[in-house]
Amino acid sequence: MSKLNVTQKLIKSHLIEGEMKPGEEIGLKIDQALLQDATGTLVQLELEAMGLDRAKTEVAVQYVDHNLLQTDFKNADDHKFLKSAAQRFGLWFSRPGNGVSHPVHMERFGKPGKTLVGSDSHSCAAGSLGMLAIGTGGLDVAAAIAGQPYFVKMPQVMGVKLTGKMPDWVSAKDVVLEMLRRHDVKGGVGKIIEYYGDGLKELSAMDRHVIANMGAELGATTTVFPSDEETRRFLKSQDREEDWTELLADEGCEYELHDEIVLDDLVPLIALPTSPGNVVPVSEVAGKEISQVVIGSSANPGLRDFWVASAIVKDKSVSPEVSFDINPTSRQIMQNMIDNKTFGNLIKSGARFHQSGCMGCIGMGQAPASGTISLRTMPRNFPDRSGTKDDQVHLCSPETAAASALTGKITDPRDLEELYDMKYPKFEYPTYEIINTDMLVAPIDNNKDIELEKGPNIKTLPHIPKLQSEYRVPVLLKMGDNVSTDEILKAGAEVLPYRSNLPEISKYSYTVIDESFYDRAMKAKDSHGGHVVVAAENYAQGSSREHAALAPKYLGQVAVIAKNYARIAWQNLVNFGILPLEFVNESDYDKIEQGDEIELKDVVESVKTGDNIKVIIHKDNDKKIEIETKHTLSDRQIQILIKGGIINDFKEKL
Ligand code: MIC
Repeated sequence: MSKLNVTQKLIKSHLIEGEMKPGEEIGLKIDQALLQDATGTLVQLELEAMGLDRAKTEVAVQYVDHNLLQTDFKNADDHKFLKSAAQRFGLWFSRPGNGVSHPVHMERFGKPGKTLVGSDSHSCAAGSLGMLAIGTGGLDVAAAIAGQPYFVKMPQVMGVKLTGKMPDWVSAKDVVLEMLRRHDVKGGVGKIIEYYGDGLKELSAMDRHVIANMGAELGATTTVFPSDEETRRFLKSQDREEDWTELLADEGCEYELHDEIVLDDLVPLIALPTSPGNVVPVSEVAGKEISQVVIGSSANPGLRDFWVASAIVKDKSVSPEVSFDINPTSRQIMQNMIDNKTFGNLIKSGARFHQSGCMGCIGMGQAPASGTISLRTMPRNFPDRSGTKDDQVHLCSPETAAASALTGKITDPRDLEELYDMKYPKFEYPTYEIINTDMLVAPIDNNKDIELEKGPNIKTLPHIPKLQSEYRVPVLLKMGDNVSTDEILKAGAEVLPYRSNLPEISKYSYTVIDESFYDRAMKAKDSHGGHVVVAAENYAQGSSREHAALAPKYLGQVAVIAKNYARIAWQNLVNFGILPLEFVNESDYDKIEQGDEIELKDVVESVKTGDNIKVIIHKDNDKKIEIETKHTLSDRQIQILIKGGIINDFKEKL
């Protein structure tokens, strides 16, 4: 392999263990770590449990962007805890209100050629700068901060060639929605998506961020862009040109998989409820009445995105039926928006400004009215994520969002030419942006003297028992394809404050699917010592939240039996000592019902030897069916699983 693509160059320069053969586990040296607050409280508790002295990565940053509403003491206590923990372990701290982690990281810390792991599935957004940036569970991030390699199965690299010119009224969001239209939410599993070709010229660095960010929705391990002259322009505009290095694919390099997007052929696209993969042209659903438009989030964070919306609504008023919500990405972007009049134009049109952060993207406020359509530039629209039961969240570009805010109906932005006699507004990137670093707190030197400030809602992690050899436990839930982490452990303003309180948050496990789950799990824990759940394809897609493994574990989850898993979820299950079993014959999925009992024998032995694991299904009528399951764990993961998870493994090594 003499001619390398960008992904291979990044991996080769950081490879510590394994070989670059698709499907084999590799260990990578990690340069940077990103933590957000909703997952970061656990990461910090894990660093405490591991007994870490000081972060060993080149840069590690604790952001506070998710749990911003302070309806009582809990989130505010978490903010104080996170600040103390960032200082204790030698991390940067981005204060509440400073901004959304991914774009702020790109502006202030991202560097071409570096690796990053982040405790948020959208950490892949940093791939926009020519980095290898992977979203993962908190324990993997904690281990990387402690200087351990990051382990992942070597993905296949899918080269996506971009050609042609982007039509008016179409932007980066439509490019990634086109990818989702083609490949759906599991089309990227086990793959890294690398964009190349002449069409890259059409995309600014922040446009690339939009596409890299939503690679998470494709299920991809990450997305990679080269670092070219546009990357240099961006870093220069952030006063960081010295951090730029060129990183291009070698001429004649190869990709294992191929796709091509002719930009000229793109049209404005929209993802319908309740999956980011449910994509159609906007024109197909145009005319439906809407009640809310939200612009912002890590999926459309750039100054351009707000500017284009402001240029569309300038000197007009949005429909009186629409709540036009603006979530500015960061204080820095807000200042630039004030400077270039974006802020004033939006306000004048009727916009409601919210604080800088994720806000409604994670259901932290901004729930839409019942039975109405909400249009958002955000990355996800899984069921109930917005906070409203049976919500109808649609995902689209800022152009489509702003056009629809004006008319009060889903509107193809190209129709504005006729409706308002409007020309497509084109953004001129400024040479320098206003830089604002006032709310970024640098790591301190005497970090060992700092005490962790734990409020009453912050609970230390429980001990996780070792894997047993035999189980006989009930099947508490049988689920279908593509169950999201939002359904396993919901997001939203009510639940998120318990991210640092496992006993409390575990009460919400699977409630979106079945309200009675917690009570049934507690009973099963008493009577059988635990339970299993069954799922079909792509179990636990979406977020990196390890609570979607840890909370069910706390309720006694022994194993999940599924056809296959989303990458991060699969790693998280192992990290917390839950067996991720796969059907040897996928048709056996039909043989198990909710309410059956499952008997597992010689588990530890079979896990070690890699033999199939026999599952005896006990039916109500005393009938027994035997099926075979398997696992695809590496030797390293087997050791972790047997010990009951990564914390036990780490403690033992210490
Ligand atoms: C999300 O978009 O689902 C989140 C909120 O950013 C999550 C992290 C979390 O659940 O805290 C993610 O993407 O990993």
